[in-house]
Amino acid sequence: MKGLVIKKNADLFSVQSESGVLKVKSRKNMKNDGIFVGDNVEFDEVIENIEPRKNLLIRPPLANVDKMFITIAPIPKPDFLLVDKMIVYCQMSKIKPYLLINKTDLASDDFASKVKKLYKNVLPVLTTCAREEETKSLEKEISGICAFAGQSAVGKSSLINALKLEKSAIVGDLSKKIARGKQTTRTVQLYKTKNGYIADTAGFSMLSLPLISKIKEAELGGYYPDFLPYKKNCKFRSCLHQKEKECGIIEAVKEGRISQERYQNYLKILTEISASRKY
Ligand SMILES: Nc1nc2c(ncn2[C@@H]2O[C@H](COP(=O)(O)OP(=O)(O)O)[C@@H](O)[C@H]2O)c(=O)[nH]1
Ligand SMILES: [Mg+2]
Ligand SMILES: [Zn+2]
Repeated sequence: MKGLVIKKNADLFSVQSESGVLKVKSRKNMKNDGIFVGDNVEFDEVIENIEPRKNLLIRPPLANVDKMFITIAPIPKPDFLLVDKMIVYCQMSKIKPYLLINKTDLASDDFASKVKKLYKNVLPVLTTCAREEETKSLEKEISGICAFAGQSAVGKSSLINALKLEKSAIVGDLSKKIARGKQTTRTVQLYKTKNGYIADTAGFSMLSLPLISKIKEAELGGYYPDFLPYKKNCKFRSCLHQKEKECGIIEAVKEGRISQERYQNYLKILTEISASRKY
């Protein structure tokens, strides 16, 4: 049989399969610490095989993440450099990033429209209010394995709770078994929703994403969808859009077609990559 590991408790794995959630152990000579929540496995009495992963985040461990909701709020003040780094890292890891503006009850119209304008050519921007359990725009996007990332106190845990509450009616057996159980360990667990799974974790920080040293300077611009239309105007194919002559990106920034803030943060990340190469 095939299934998805949704929970791990010592040497016991909860596997979601066509016939429901089954608790299984791994084959004797297979290391338990090599099987992660999010893994697609083949099992019989025991787990026999792990299918190749598309990615693996490490803190907390979670495999095969499809979508990441990078969450911000008017309070605490967003760190857009962090947001931009997360967008780059998600793309490197084959994760589809979303920008989620939470706490719309506290956000002025200005705030949401500034953010939407800044990111309109970059990634989908959604709005939620965990306080009022207003999560419809988010729910629509949930498919595959989804997780939250972002600064502390933006409302990630509140959103996960809001989603879980709304879903508990339709997940049937699964939710009854795991919904109110005490979580003593800090391992991640997947909750089934209508069209996918949400990872119940404190949320991912930069620590769990690939190290900056894994990107080459010349690749960075390729992770900027808002730069893409202007790249063909760069004279040099290896243009880093730093201070080169006849650079399509620099021109587009001057003309206001690419956001100054996005570009300045691009330069900061580029500098960090160069600095990390010197050691
Ligand atoms: N006003 C308001 N407060 C919220 C909202 N979502 C979360 N909070 C509050 O923000 C604080 C941090 O939320 P939490 O979910 O713990 O954030 P996390 O650190 O990202 O997991 C808590 O006091 C929440 O009650 C919201 O939509 N509106
Ligand atoms: Mg939290
Ligand atoms: Zn250029």
